[in-house]
Amino acid sequence: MSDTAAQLQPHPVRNSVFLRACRNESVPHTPVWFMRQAGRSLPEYRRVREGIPMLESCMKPELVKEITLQPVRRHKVDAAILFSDIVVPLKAIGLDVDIKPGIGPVIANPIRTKEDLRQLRTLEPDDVPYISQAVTMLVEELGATPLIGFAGAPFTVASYLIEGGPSRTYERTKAMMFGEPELWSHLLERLADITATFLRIQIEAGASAIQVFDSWAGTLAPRDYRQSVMPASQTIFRSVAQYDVPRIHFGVGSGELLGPMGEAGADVVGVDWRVPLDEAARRVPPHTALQGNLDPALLFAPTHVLHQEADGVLNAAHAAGDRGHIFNLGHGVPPTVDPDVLTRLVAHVHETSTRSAT
Ligand code: 1CP
Repeated sequence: MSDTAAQLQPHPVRNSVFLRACRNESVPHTPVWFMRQAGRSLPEYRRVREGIPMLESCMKPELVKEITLQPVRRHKVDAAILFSDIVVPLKAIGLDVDIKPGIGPVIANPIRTKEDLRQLRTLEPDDVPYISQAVTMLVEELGATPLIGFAGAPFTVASYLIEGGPSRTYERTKAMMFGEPELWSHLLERLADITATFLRIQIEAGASAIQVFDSWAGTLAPRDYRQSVMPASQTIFRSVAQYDVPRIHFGVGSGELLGPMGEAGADVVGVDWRVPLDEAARRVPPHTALQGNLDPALLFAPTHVLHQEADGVLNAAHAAGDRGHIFNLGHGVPPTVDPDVLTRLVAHVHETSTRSAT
């Protein structure tokens, strides 16, 4: 085959069902992947992670490759997501951060003053060689299955940095946002820069979509999100726009923010289980694809109920009109779920959406 003919062949990843749906193109069936699809629900994950602390495992490319591939092999999902964490870039620039089992990220010296900001230098590709290595190996191994790269959005990462760990109320975070707007915007600008670099590294190594997790932005009123958070998130989406890879933007409890989260520059908006997808479609900008949004708690319900509710998600996506839909949960896979339930759910969504497409 000549070089030109090779170029004319449809690129298998570019033409994958997942990427087609992200671009609002027609698909033979609805693509499926699950947030937190790699992790403790899988016995093979628990086996390979044994004795290796979470952040250390994110820095071992061979292990990252294996863990990322596990749910693809087992569940036949339509996309892989890089095994990493939103605090990996912070660790890489020298912050004293740890992921404590059963708790989550814990920051030894929280960022609360102008002086504390000095801890946040810029991220360089050399700080995370294991990320490009893992992505390169994965892209090779995954063949036609796309790899999603990801990062935490400035608000969500800032909440860990300011609170020092997970929070339910975000009191110190909001106190800084409302009370010290200048310090707040400097913090968010630095985080936007780090996040954008982290995403670019993944894209340049071969990730074919990215997801920005603003998991905890749902705690904000739309006015405050627009004024104090959206500009930094916008910077990130703008800084990866030239790559032509779909950009997914997700938050929990973000029903009131779906409009601005789409406007921030997303091609796909991830929706949690609280807003039906046809309603979400009315809230996001035109041409934005939707991802979601089965309640993860349904994974513990009887199969016929789970599958009926999954059909409800597919119907709502159909009612959302002429836009792409990627089936996902409304948030991450709970660690205690029976993985066979997920495997059967993927098959069910594939089968049902194939039938309803004909
Ligand atoms: O030892 C373990 O298994 C620790 C559990 C764990 C895992 C498997 C943590 C700690 N992080 C991860 C991996 C991870 N983190 C992925 C893997 C890729 C996949 O989806 O398969 C992803 C996408 C993340 C991103 C992440 N980390 C987010 C955004 C997604 C979300 O769930 O909203 C957030 C908020 C974090 C912080 C974090 N890291 C770990 C935990 C338990 C938490 C949440 C803590 C809290 O409740 O605040």
